[in-house]
Amino acid sequence: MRAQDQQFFERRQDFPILGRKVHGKPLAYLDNAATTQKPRAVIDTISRYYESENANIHRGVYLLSQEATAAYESARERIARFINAAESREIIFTRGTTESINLVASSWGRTGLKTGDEIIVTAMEHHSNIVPWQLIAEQTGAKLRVIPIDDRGQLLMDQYEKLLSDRTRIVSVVQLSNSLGTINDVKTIAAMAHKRGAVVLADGAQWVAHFPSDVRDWDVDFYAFSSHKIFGPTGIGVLYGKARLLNAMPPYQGGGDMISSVTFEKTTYNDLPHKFEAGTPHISGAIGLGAAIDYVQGVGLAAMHDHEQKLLDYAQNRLAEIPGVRLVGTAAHKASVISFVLKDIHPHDIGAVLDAEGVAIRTGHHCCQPVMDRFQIPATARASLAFYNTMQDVDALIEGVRKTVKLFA
Ligand code: 7TS
Repeated sequence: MRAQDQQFFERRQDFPILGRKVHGKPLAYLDNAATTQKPRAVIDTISRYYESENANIHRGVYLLSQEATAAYESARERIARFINAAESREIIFTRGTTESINLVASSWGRTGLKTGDEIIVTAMEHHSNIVPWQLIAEQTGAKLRVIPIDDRGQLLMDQYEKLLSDRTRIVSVVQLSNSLGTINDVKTIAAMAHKRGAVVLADGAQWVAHFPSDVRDWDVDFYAFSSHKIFGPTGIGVLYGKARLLNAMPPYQGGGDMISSVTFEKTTYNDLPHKFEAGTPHISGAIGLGAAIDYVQGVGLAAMHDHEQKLLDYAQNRLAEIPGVRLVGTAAHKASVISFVLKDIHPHDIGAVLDAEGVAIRTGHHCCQPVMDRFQIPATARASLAFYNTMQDVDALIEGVRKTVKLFA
């Protein structure tokens, strides 16, 4: 085993769940695009918080509340540095990518869109980057426009150029597709949108656990991601927004913490980031996400990605050797996601056979029905990688697919 593979193999010990068996077989967890497993460091940080610091934040004069507030705000600062935001007040805690996008669509959209305006998304979006725009389009009279993709699952950039106009108000794009693995060049997409005066949202749900994030280098206006896809807890996520834009936006939800003063005649709102964090937030979640980011930085994203890319090549090559397997999503730039179909065998049947072998993959439309329509398939089987996966995990996948072929022959 190469030194780097050995290093990642040892890192598996950090994830207690990876040691368990399912159906008597070692677990090969290959559903990381759906959610990642949690390292001991994250689990312990959350337990420690509840065991020794738990209190509501921002309101207490007593020590516990001050400690909880400091831990929550420290997580915000580390997240700001992790994605290279200019200021920590540009980091809004949400429930996840879905809520982050809904926040922008609802709050920015309410004042930023009117009849005839256009919203551009891509044909490979997750439903969470389609439906919020449809909802706000319905309310404002704006129109949704879609950048098409080619047969390999790559954006047609010349079509994007044609869609852009002085009616374009926002371009909202996925950075790494959860159904195809395609990597989109958000820096170029943002530069093109900005030339037309449009703002840009990048959906980094799948990106953050695989590549470094730099919102200022990309010059995106909004950036959304979920903690649970980067080894942190569920129920918490991030919206980054440029302070200038967030300041100009109306609140998303009303309630405690988001106000400066309340009377029945007039309420004034709190400063960023609190203006967008109504109510008691997911305190332990934010602190757990902070621990997850520390963990990722300790391992190193560059080395993680290097290892995953080798697994991706290995998995794709070995799958391609199996007669009847067709990869869906073969972009020149892709990462971490392997979607495939197998003759006329339903992906759910592939998933069930694999499950019995201890291999966890996802089957279905992956909340990307328009992608399935584009490829004229109802569903795919999808294996998705994290840095803790091994060649053995991939071998178990391949064996399981071969077994499926035999069973359904
Ligand atoms: N955007 C992308 C690209 C995603 O992959 C997902 C979740 C979301 C947004 C929504 O994230 P959430 O944390 O708010 O749910 N993707 C998947 C998946 O591929 N399988 O399960 C969830």
